[in-house]
Amino acid sequence: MTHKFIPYRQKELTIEEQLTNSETFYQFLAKRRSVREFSSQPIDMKIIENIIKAASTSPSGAHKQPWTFCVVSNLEIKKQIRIAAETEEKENYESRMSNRWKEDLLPFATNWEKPFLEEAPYLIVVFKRVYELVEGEKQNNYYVNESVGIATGMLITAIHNAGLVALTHTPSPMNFLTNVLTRPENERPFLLLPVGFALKNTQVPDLQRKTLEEIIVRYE
Ligand code: IYR
Repeated sequence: MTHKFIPYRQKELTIEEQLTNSETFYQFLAKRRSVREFSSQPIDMKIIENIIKAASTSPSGAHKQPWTFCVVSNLEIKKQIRIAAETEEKENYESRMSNRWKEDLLPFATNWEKPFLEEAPYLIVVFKRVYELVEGEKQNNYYVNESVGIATGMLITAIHNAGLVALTHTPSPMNFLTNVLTRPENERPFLLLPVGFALKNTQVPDLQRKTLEEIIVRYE
């Protein structure tokens, strides 16, 4: 069986345009920060939909698109998520996390309390679809973590591009999200992102990113 191919054309850029675009995009992304304090300012649902459409352009193993994005604005559900996450996190901070881990987190001033889970106007909960059920038959997806990881990176970029902020939050363990959001057995929680506007005058840790020379290895 032959499968259809269609022409692909990408707008050609001059080298000058490539240089400027790549530099400008880097400068833009370098301004993104994870934020933990959100204002209650509402966001148009259409913006959230566009952000999720942007994430869904991600490449994926055999183009299976193994992701589901749950968008929570319902106050009662946000509250349930906060209570369940805080129960796990309290246990983490009080007994499950090593001292070394807690020391590593000191610059972020985190603790078990997660008010942002109720304060952010939207929670986007990314689920990975480990398999599909096709006519009652289990069909595995491929490179699920890689695919959903790339899509989530694109989601975070789209959030920043829309002038919003997010926190990449991984309450641990996070299987409670399956129950609270009544997700089917083939979906597993991957990442939880509160999304909104940053609270006015919020502060972020004074972090430095690795330099290019620390992260690049050249083979010329
Ligand atoms: N999940 C905990 C702890 C935590 C772990 C890492 I690694 C972070 O970068 C930040 C927090 C929490 O959410 O507080």
